[in-house]
Amino acid sequence: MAENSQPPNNDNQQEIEELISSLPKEKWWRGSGLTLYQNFWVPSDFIRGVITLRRHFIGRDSNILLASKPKTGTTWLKALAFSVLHRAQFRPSVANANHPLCSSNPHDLVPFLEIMLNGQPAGHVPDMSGFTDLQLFATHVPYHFLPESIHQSQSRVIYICRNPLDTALSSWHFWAQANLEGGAGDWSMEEFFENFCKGLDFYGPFWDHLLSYWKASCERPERVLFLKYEDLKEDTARNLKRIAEFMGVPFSKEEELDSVVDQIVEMCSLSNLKELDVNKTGDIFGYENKTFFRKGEVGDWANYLSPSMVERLENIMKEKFSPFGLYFTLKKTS
Ligand code: PAP
Repeated sequence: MAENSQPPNNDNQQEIEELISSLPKEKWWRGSGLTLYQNFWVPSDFIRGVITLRRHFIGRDSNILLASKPKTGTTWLKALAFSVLHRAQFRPSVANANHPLCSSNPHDLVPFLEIMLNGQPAGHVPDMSGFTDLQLFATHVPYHFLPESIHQSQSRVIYICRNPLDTALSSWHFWAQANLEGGAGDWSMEEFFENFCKGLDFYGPFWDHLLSYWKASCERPERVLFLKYEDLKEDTARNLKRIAEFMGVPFSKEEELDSVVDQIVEMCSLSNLKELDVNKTGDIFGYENKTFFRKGEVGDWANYLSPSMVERLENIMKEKFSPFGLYFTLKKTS
């Protein structure tokens, strides 16, 4: 951007509310809902924040945006990127009890833009005064929902994705558990899976979400980094170096010799984060912190999905992803 571009005018509040009430809606967990906006199922609770983000957020050249479809590695990526960016200020080490990751859930350290904006009047030019010190943000919206100011700026986007089978499984665990705890009853895998395949899911359809960032990363690799959860699991250190380089803060030779990369990998590992008191207690966005840290395995789908479910998702992947050269190697947990 466009650091000096003029902020647009406010939208007409009534027009926004009429737009929202005219959009198709579906029930979701605990009686909450999804709203179909521009072909994506946006959580109804955040629709105003999403519209404000799309129309009015002013991106800066220094912004680094962590983007994802839910349950694909968001929490992990937030922990890694925060540790990389602030490593001079906060020494990364499991022994450093003063590191912010010891006292805050990664979601508290890297806020979701659409949730931050949600509290502001829909369609209004947001009050960005609370955002000025923040360089790292996150979002669950698809690529083309990002505002023009971000597309035109020098800001960087890191997208993390995950194979659809593990994503469906992880999502079901999360939502089914939330449903049970909220007293809304059992949510069967079959019912969840059917919705997932129809695209009826938080920020679904899954494949359109992935493809929006995949295509952007092919067109603008210097601005959009596309990561796979599976690759990050396989070689976290190598991918962490890619992340740091892309963020414009590569590790120096001295840092590598000093094991800074390995320390960040260890500090942000699921086993470490999961055992921190801050992540065992408390909640965020109405979910218990601990629900963001489960097994973190590649291939856990094999323990839950039936052969016909696997075949159905494989067919969707072939149809949707193959034409664009996007592939996932499906492994099973051993
Ligand atoms: P969100 O979109 O609601 O923030 P997100 O963090 O994207 O969720 O996904 C949660 C998944 O990431 C969980 O996977 P699972 O259900 O298959 O176990 C969770 O366990 C996993 N996860 C969270 N933190 C880490 C981490 N540090 N390393 C690896 N995986 C992690």
